[in-house]
Amino acid sequence: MIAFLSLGSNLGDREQNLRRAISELQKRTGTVVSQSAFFTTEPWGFQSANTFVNVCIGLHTTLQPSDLLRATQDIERRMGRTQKSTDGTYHDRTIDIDLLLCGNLVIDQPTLRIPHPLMAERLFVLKPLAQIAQNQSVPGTGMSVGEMLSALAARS
Ligand code: PH2
Ligand code: MG
Ligand code: MG
Repeated sequence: MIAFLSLGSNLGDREQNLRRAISELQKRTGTVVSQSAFFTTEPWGFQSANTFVNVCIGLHTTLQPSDLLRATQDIERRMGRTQKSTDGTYHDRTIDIDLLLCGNLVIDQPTLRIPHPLMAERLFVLKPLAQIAQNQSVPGTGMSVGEMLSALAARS
């Protein structure tokens, strides 16, 4: 299965944090088969003086999505991520790793929703993702990543 992930950092050496997280993913979860450019982005959904760097990757993995989620959360913890947004309030972070797509799967569990429920609203996700997966369909939406980006860009 090819999974697409979004990574973001707005604390410390942001690009170094992203590179380290990508290398941990490569070691522990599969093969990184594509990577977007690094994008500098303004904080979305909360106020902070610390701008983000965001990137998306494509990952070939044989892990089940729940095991992939566990691995990403473990990498976040090891890299010093302290606060998680459980109540919809976002915090500055050294690293955030979000699962966007897992092949053509649709998953709706309390701890894991795929496709990522907010990806259609987030330019910091769709711009990098469209660089590496423009024609990838977003299951359940009838749209490709590129179409989703165009739709969001048209209303923002
Ligand atoms: N992640 C969030 C909330 N806001 N803004 C930007 N620019 N980049 C992010 O990665 C980001 C965000 C929740 O995880
Ligand atoms: Mg996130
Ligand atoms: Mg997250």
